[in-house]
Amino acid sequence: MDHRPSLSEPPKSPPSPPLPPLPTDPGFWRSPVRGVRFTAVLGLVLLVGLTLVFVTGLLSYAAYNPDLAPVNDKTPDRGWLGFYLFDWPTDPYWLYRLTQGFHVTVGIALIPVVLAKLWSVIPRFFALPPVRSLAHALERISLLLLVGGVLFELITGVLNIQLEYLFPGSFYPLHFYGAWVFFAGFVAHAALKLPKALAAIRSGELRSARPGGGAGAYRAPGGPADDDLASPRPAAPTVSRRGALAVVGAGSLFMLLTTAGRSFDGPLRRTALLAPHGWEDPGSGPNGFQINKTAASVGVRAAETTDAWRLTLGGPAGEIRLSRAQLLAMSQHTSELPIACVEGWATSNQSWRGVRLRDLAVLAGCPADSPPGVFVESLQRRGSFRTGALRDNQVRDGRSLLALQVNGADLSLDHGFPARIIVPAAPGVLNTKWVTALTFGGV
Ligand SMILES: Nc1nc2c(c(=O)[nH]1)N[C@H]1C(S)=C(S)[C@@H](COP(=O)(O)O)O[C@H]1N2
Ligand SMILES: [Mo]
Repeated sequence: MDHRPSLSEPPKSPPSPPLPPLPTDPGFWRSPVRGVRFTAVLGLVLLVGLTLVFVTGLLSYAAYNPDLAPVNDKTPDRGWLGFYLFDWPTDPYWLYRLTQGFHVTVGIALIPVVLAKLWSVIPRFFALPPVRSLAHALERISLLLLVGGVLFELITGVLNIQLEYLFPGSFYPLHFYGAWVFFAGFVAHAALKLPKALAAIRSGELRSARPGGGAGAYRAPGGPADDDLASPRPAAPTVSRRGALAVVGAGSLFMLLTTAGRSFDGPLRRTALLAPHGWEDPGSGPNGFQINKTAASVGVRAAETTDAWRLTLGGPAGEIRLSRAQLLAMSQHTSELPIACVEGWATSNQSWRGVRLRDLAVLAGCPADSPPGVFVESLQRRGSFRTGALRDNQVRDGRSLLALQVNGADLSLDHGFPARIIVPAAPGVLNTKWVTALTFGGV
């Protein structure tokens, strides 16, 4: 019903103009979809989903070894956020492809759920008085960490994969510390709300705001009054609560289906409609698979990779310089390995061929049974990939190569000619291209 005074028939008595409701007034929020159960269903999905995204994210830090000293160093006296860091294994070889594909794909697919969950509790953000008690104050602080944290993580994560490292270098600490801030709020929130959410879910069907339903349609344990998220004066429903959940689910599924293809190549990658940069055709043939950064884009010129190129080996035996022909004359080995980028995309297995890192370690004077880690340098001068480091367990693995060829042909310039690193289960970022120097024990 419309109670506004009509212009054609001015009211007889002096009107007391109805004040428009403010967001702090529960009656301001009129969607009949809001209700405890709607929020509870989304909350439980996020409880499981975001926990898995958090855990796979932490794994990525162990794999990437970002050296966040002094707070989170990998050294024995590393800081307290690094309590869980461990030597990332090289088995199974697809480990990082799985964990990081999951992290990025599920993180993106949960965006509609996070937005719906925030929408479902908007009235709470405006509730007055802002603080009712000490417990309530603590709860609101945890909400600040939670909401601020989850939005920060989603935004930095998406920007990082869409805009080619918008925060070069600083993305890693930002996203890492942001994750812990988020998780602190998440744990507090789950501990406070889980009992209520479970009770709401158990209390019967997800009764909707079906036509004629309204706020009372949800039968909370103590009656409709218990549903403090339901609007006290709901508007006529246009969609049921189930329908609204289905819309959120469809949004999630859409994100999932348009993202998951990134973890594959061939026709499946073409389904990754939301895939970002660099999806220009890598061409066909042996080198026709996904390229992260082309040689041209980082200023690597073909001339510096040919005749004058030498690999400088460092180690106990002193400095040794090797030409590509000398490397090809060493024992060659083949490894079937994918490249799995921190951005969540991956290639299928490629057949890499080259010299074992541990053979190079021995040549550099290191013990064959316990080679140390290696410091890797690239001739690339532009960008942040000049150097990288591999751990001793990665050098020891016989599948870890200084690759010279791929799929039966020489590496293309874009895939790292004349020589690149390839290591099982390692994040793509450790597979340095255009290698010029390997210093064993240098890490
Ligand atoms: N020198 C150098 N090495 C590099 C990179 C780079 O930009 N420069 N990108 C790294 C990243 S992030 C990934 S995912 C892989 C991608 O390898 P590809 O371009 O051959 O697919 O190379 C890694 N090695
Ligand atoms: Mo990458």
